[in-house]
Amino acid sequence: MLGKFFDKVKDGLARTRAAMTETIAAVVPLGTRLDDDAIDDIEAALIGADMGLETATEIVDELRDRLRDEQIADGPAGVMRILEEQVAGIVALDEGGALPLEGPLPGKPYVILIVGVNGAGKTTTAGKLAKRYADAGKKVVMAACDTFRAAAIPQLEIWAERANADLVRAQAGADPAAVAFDALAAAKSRGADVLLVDTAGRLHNKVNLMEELKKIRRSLAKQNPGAPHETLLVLDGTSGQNALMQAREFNEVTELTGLALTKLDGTAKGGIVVALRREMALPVKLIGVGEGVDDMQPFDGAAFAKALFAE
Ligand SMILES: Nc1nc2c(ncn2[C@@H]2O[C@H](COP(=O)(O)OP(=O)(O)OP(=O)(O)O)[C@@H](O)[C@H]2O)c(=O)[nH]1
Ligand SMILES: [Mg+2]
Repeated sequence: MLGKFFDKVKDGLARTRAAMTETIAAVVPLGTRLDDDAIDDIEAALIGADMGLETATEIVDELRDRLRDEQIADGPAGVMRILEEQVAGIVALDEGGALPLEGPLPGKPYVILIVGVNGAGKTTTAGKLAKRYADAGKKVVMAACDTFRAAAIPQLEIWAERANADLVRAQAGADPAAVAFDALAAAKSRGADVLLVDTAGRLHNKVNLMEELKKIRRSLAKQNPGAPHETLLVLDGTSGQNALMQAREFNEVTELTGLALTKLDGTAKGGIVVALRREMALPVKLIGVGEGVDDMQPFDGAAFAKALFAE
């Protein structure tokens, strides 16, 4: 289980890990106690990785407490073990939080609505999910509800072809709620297992766009009262503390069930996942660690923490 997830995530988080572990290796002495300067440097490294000031402070406070009476004989490795434990504790998933990718799904079709700001990685996430479900033997339908940008439909079409999924689409400019309605009807009549609904990028403070999102939700729920089963907010992992703000604000205006963090491979700031877990009562369900179809993983907190601090 851990193997494949771990390798992908470890590769994806290489820059974040290198930035932190290089500092730790440089400031933690072997066989003596940690002094305050070293603790401050560790805190700065955690903040540099975008864990957020409060999270970093909480982590180093505990580190200081734990090391007060304990000599860390193995130096940096011992410190990293403690940091890994602390991060694992913060990011641990709530029970039932993971997105089911195989086996029985909680709805037929299981409807996943994908939302977020422009360029966050929504369409890519929808495409990667389509492939994962198809590979697990599920029949997948995709709904092209980004009718705003003309280029959005062909982009989704390419992903649908890769996953051998059916695509339900309309003319550019069509009402996305109507596309969602038609897509769910098609998914039901074709006996699909999963319906992935890709939407246009939107900002939480644009009232008409948030109304449009509500309308999409209503048109899904009208046919299947449980739908959408998931509303995933896709966040660009390189957008730093901005991602935290987006999560808070989207969560206020729509009912999210979880977060998907993308582009963690391109950044030294993967600690944002830790900040998000600490601040939001929402699980991180997926992480994207590359542009390829297999570069998306269900989130596993223990493996994530290990990938951040493993040597
Ligand atoms: N390196 C990397 N790139 C990614 C990842 N996920 C998405 N991208 C890239 O990010 C860019 C934007 O992705 P899209 O999926 O088009 O984003 P979107 O949210 O659908 O964008 P709009 O529909 O324009 O709002 C593309 O170039 C993707 O290849 C990831 O996990 N890692
Ligand atoms: Mg898109």
